[in-house]
Amino acid sequence: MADAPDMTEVLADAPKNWGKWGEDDEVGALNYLTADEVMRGVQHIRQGQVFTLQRLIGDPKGDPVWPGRSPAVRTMLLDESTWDSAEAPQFPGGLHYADDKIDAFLQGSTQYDALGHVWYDGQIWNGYDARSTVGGMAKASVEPIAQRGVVGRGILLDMARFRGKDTLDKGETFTHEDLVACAEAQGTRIEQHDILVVRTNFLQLFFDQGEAFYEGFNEPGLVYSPELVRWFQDMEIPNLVTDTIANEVTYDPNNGTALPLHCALMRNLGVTLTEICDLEKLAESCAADGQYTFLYAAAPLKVHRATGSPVNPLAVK
Ligand code: UVW
Repeated sequence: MADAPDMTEVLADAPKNWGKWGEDDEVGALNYLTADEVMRGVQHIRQGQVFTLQRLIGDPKGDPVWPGRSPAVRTMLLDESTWDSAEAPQFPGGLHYADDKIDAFLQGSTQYDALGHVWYDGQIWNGYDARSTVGGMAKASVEPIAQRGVVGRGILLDMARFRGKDTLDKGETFTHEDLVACAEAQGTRIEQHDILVVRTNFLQLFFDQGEAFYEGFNEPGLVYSPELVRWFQDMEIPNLVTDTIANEVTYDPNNGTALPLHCALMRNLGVTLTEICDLEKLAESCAADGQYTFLYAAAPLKVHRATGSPVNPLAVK
């Protein structure tokens, strides 16, 4: 992929939403999720069924992560065995308790990416200097997203089911037109300001294959085109949520670049990305009752100057 063109060249004519919500904006397209959008989402609660979309951290079967990151390590610090020792802390009344900690990549589990997480050409979302990331995100960190929360109408787009597959294949691509066709096949329609929740079930292969999963790593997903970016802009999509590690085909088959949609959607349009979700129970339910729309609600953790944060999004039908 060394001869891939520069991202600046690939996205030379790509649209930007910089300045649209003011010079100080740090949440981008989440601004589309007004109180009216929350109420529109609420109208899709029909049965009171709640689905949690986070993958387990510390799954005994393994935690899928972007190559180069490592899964969270949870360490037990205090438990009943602590009190086998005479040096154990003593509390009036004989209180014992358990304590633990995790050492984790903030992008190493189901997560929200901060808008400043990815960039090219020395500028992050809204035109902030990429130097503002040094030593911690002074701009467009995950904190402003965590402060506002993300609530609106979610729509599941079950691409694996639409293509008649258990899981999409390594490097398999789809476009915004495929998302629209998938919605139609489900008897639904993508509306402006919808939170798109896209299922590939690709991470099933991580659990089936173990470490071999990472050989020739190239996830399936949306593929960059100027038309796709324009569609996201026209549809005013606030948030793209998927069950893959990085939300798009890893290497664009047309130009060889890595993750150009992170650049075109997140950096340029301010679309928030949510990754590594577990959509299996939600998808089963949607296929069974034909209801693919729901209230989507998520709040990443409020971590100061962080590039992302673990999250447990909810879909309520
Ligand atoms: C990268 O940005 C490399 O990955 P992700 O968006 O999955 O955190």
